[in-house]
Amino acid sequence: MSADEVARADLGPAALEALFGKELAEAYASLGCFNLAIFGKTGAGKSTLLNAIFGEEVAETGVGRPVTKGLIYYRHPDAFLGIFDSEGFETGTSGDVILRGLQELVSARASAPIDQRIHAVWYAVRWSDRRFEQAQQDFVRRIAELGLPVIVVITQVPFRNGTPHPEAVEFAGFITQCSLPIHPEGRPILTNAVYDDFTESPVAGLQELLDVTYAIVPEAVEGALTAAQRLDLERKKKAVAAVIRQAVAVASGVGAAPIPFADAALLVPNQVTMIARITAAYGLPASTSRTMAIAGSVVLTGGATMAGRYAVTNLLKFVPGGQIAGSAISATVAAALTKAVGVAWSRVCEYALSMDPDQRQAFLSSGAVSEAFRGFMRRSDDGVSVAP
Ligand SMILES: Nc1nc2c(ncn2[C@@H]2O[C@H](COP(=O)(O)OP(=O)(O)OP(=O)(O)O)[C@@H](O)[C@H]2O)c(=O)[nH]1
Ligand SMILES: [Mg+2]
Repeated sequence: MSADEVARADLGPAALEALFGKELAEAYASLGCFNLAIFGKTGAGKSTLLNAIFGEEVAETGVGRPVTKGLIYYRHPDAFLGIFDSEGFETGTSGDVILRGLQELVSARASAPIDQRIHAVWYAVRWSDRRFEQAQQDFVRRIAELGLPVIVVITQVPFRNGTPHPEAVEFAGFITQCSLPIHPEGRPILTNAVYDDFTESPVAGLQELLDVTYAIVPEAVEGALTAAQRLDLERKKKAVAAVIRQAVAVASGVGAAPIPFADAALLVPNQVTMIARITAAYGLPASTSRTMAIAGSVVLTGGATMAGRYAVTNLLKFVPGGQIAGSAISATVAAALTKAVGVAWSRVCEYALSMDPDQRQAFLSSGAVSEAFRGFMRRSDDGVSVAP
């Protein structure tokens, strides 16, 4: 059923649920997929690094399948993140085998759609190894020769007062002197991915690693990276703000010819699309898509339409010439309403993101999600201005 048909038909929960499910799937599909390959000796901290930046869903729920010897491909259940992990990797002979496999993979996919290619490589070296052997250097060079952008990450570095351990800095200097074709500017990035109880070393360097990764990936997969990463909420918020701005512009168009108050439903299909895109942009697990779909329809029938009316009556007092708006929804009100729905749904998403996976699952599959939405919607009275 098309958005138009939904608007014309009654906004029954089943139709809305179907529409939301379809829009959500489309929103995820249009994010594409960010593919990262990670190498480093066993115990270097690859899995720990991935968990710190992408959350634990990939490792826990992603189905891994071996692609070449020693290289396992994990796909996030929601398909916007793919990881090539080299579990138990050693350089030398097995390194050669991996490189051959990788070479085949890269050339086979050279003309494949962009979201099937590898977009970035992290090469992890544990600082306490204090060694970066010739074989490791060769491996990094050969990956770069395949046309893949490489970042060398020094892992498990103790930090104090924002400063890395001096010997780790020295080690980083050594790697820099190897003049490797790595980002940024030939130097490695120092990180600590988990807080260390004993040394009290804080988590550090992850934001820099993420920023440099953004700098090397194709623009087409930035949205997928933004959805996938769990470190930088600001980037997610920016992406979501763009989604809301676009929906607000569409809503202004819908309301350009004032629509009768009773036809507020005309605005709903656009809001369904917006809500689906917001959900995807945050990278909220749609693997709970069944429950998300229900949540979405609950929100939209019980929430947006109702809360929408509530918002309209409350917004009228801010609208110049409120007497016109009293009988019809103007472009201004349509825009403000849509923005209020978008902002409230964003807060629901952020609230869900702040939970651990089990809590989140429970939240998204319960009525709590629409309650939260209504709560944020009510509070948006003073927070959301009428101007789009
Ligand atoms: N303090 C601290 N410990 C870390 C860090 N990264 C990894 N570790 C610890 O080092 C050990 C190995 O980390 P993993 O992430 O499993 O290493 P891996 O590279 O995935 O190893 P394989 O899967 O065997 O190839 C674990 O006990 C981690 O808790 C870090 O940044 N800081
Ligand atoms: Mg591992």
